Amino acid sequence: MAVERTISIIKPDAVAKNVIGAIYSRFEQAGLQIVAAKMLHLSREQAEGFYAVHRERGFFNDLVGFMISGPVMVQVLEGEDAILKNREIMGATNPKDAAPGTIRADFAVSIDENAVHGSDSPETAAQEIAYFFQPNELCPRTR
Ligand code: RTP
Ligand code: MG
Repeated sequence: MAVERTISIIKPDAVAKNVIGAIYSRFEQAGLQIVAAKMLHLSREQAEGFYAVHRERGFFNDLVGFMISGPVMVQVLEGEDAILKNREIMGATNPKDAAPGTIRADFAVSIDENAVHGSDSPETAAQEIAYFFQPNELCPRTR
């Protein structure tokens, strides 16, 4: 295992439910450190750019509309195996399929409004971190 970084986004449904702190606790309990964070209300252009890989999919317009419906909390998580670890604690894309105790099982109600995003590979993690953060905005631990 290697120390990795990944992007996490707490989506507008979870921000509206006031569970940012509860979700941050899940990251901490999993041994993931938050090394950068910002709250943003994405523009349509920002959301379309972030999800460009899905632009041909039938759900693209609904996904973009949802992601700009309210503020999101974007963070960089760092830790051993961070990309897979974050995906595990998020749970399946559809909360109906998400294992008990995962973020989506506990805080999401539908595949369209599923509480969190997490990068799915080292390549997308690097792209997504660069999409939201300048290198000097990352604050790895010094103690
Ligand atoms: P995410 O990118 O948000 O972490 O979620 P994911 O990897 O689990 O799912 P992905 O396949 O990348 O899809 C991105 C988001 O699009 C919505 N979606 N809707 N209606 C549908 O069939 C459908 N499929 C995907 C979900 O909100 C998903 O998180
Ligand atoms: Mg995805």
